[in-house]
Amino acid sequence: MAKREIISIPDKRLRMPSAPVERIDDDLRRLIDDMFETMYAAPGIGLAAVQVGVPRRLITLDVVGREDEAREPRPMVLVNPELLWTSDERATYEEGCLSIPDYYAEVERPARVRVGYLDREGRRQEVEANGVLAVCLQHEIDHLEGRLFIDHLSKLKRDMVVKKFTKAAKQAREKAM
Ligand code: K1U
Ligand code: ZN
Repeated sequence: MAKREIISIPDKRLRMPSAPVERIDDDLRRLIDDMFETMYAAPGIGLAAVQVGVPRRLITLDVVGREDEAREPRPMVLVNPELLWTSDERATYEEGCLSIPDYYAEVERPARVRVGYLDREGRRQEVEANGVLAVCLQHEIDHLEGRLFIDHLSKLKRDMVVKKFTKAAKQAREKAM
């Protein structure tokens, strides 16, 4: 297993839709293992393959995470996930993103979802979720479409965040020269 670099805004790769996974083989399972190592180390509760620069429809999740030692970890892998149903009821949750470090904001989304996907062995599965799992599933599926949680905020807030990260990336490039 290896920890991979997480790309952050304004990297344009985060804005491209990811392509379906065509084959679940040992190469893909190695990528999945690397994504778990990267996600737990961050630490994060979810990760989309595009965040480690691989534009494939693949996500890892563990909303229990490594931080809460009192609870058993619950790692989930979703290959080619699809939102099958969303509730009319909505809920607000304070979201963060490993590709937008140290920025958190309240986002309103459907409170409950049903998602279809393939597991690590290629078997078709469905999960119905509420609470933080529903939030995280929607956040990660957004990544696969090139959407970020800041797209759910006002244009003013989004522009401020993008400007701040664009300036920081420019300064880092200049320092490296
Ligand atoms: O996709 C990502 O960028 C990961 C992101 C997922 C997420 C967080 C919150 C709401 C929706 C989706 C993160 O994991 S950010 C880090 C985080 O929230 C966290 C880290 C450690 C313990 C608990 C939470
Ligand atoms: Zn994210």
